[in-house]
Amino acid sequence: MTKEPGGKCGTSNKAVVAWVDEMSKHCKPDRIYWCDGSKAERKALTAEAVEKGVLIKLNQKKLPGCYYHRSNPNDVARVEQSTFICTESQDEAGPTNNWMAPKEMYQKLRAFTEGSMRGRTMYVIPYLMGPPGSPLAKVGIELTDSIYVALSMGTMTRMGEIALEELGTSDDFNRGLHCMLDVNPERRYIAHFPKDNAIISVGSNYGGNVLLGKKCLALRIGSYLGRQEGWFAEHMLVLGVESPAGEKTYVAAAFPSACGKTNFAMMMPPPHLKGWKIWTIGDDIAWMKPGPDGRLYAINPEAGYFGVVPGTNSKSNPAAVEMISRDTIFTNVALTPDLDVWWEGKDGPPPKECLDWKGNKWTPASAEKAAHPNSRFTAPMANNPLLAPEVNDPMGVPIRAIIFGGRRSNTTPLIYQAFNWVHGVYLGATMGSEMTAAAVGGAGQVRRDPMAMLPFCGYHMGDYFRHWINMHKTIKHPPRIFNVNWFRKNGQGEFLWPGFGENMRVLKWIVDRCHARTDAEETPLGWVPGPGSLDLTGLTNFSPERLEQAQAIHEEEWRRELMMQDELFMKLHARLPKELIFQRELLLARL
Ligand code: GTP
Ligand code: SPV
Ligand code: MN
Repeated sequence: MTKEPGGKCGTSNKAVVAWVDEMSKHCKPDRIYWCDGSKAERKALTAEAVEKGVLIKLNQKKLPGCYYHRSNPNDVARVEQSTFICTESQDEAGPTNNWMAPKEMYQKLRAFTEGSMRGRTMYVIPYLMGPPGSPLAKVGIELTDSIYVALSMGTMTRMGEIALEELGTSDDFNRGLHCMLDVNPERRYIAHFPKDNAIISVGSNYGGNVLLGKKCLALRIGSYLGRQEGWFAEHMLVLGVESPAGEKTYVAAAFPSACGKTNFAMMMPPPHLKGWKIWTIGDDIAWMKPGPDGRLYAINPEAGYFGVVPGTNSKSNPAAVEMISRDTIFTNVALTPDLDVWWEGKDGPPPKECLDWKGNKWTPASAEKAAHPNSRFTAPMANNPLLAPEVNDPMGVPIRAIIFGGRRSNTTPLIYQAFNWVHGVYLGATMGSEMTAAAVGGAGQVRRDPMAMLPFCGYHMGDYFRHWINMHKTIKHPPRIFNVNWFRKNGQGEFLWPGFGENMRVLKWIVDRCHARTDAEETPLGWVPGPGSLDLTGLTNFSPERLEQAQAIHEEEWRRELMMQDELFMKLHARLPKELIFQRELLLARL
């Protein structure tokens, strides 16, 4: 075993060195490469990835610093059926998670990973989740035999020396092992051991399955730790809204995978609301903790965005278009003959001919999509023109509003506000959403996705609701809670609400509600904008009747909805807080 020049161990932390040693003896890589996170290292690793054919260098005139990657076609999204929470008892993981006893899972995966890095390099990736010095920040170390993962973690996290510095001599770090094996769905496991603060991921090389800081640590292990330590780890974007007067209001929003978080976090207000400005704190994950002043403070643990590419254009998300024009890795989009990238919904006409995400010849006459619906960009947050300067504040930002929102073609209105905290928890807990391409299988079907955390909660969902209810006592000035649905359709199958930048109009109402300067009307579901209080000035092709349709509450749809909520409640009943059952009964009585 040799250590490469430039990839030497740069830490004297005994726990880190001992663990890496133990794992390397087990996985038996030919080489160990310790990542330091430097620019020179990134350059060298990128060149190596190009040489190995893992990355294709894109047209550097058009896309400086950009590279192209194709994943195995059997490995294009998160796989929920292969994701396990390995707590001591099955009851602790709850009925919404796959479970295996830790001992059994360790044994199974030890057999898979033993000697699995022979002939390969083991990259040691120390990474920091959160701004340095933040009381909420956590350190992880991921060991991987994927150079693509090493490069992606370099963008998505604060990676290298900075993490080891934060760790110091402590042994409190997440231990993550990732082995690609033969990228075979039959031997694909994403296993979490919350008690050991450990993760083992095998048989994949894609996104949330393998970038272990993201869903595995920041959400599944994070939610488990958050409950113990009194904070929240949530699948939420965080943004700052700046009013024309310069007042900044911070908002967090939980939408399920591929339901609009990145777009909302980087929103460009419409011309009529020109004086308003959005600043991005994060686009996918929020860690939130009550501060000494009684407000709820949030940080973004990540340092980059792993965002959905299709549909990204200068109308839907101009800031993202600018952001991904440099220093970006594109995964599973289409590749044009002049080494540019293309996807469905990109600006301009489709190329006459290109290679699709699988590398097959594609023309506009082809039946299949050129880019995979879950194709993604990996881009550093520093390139986001709307990045909030406060993103590196160790204390985080105070949250005034929490928004829940699913993808629903019917039933759920565009916007309504919870009556109070427990009612808000009920709205989040009973969220339903149509499944998307971000996870394998089931796209389009409505399922319950409480707080957009169904695939990401590291313990019993009933206990998770209890944690949400209990936290209220520790937050003197709790955020107001809202529910949105950008995806309601009319009889012709068209979206009723234009969405994207126009969502600023809804957000403005939310912010105004938080500052008690706009009115609302009571409905059985909650508070809705009073007549004229949702600003629709300058919105073309949008009649007041259309808003009425978007806001309509149909009793028969809601009776069906309550039945579907009941299915979830029955599943969780042993640990379901009574408060939520009362909320459901109250709603039933109001309808
Ligand atoms: P993850 O990264 O999987 O967690 O997704 P996300 O929640 O960040 O979703 P994202 O913003 O990437 O949007 C996913 C899809 O929804 C894209 O195809 C968008 O074009 C579409 N979308 C986003 N916002 C809106 C909206 O306001 N209206 C409509 N109709 N579509 C939207
Ligand atoms: C999601 O599915 O919610 C994502 C993409 O953000 S992944 O990182 O693959 O989980
Ligand atoms: Mn996500």
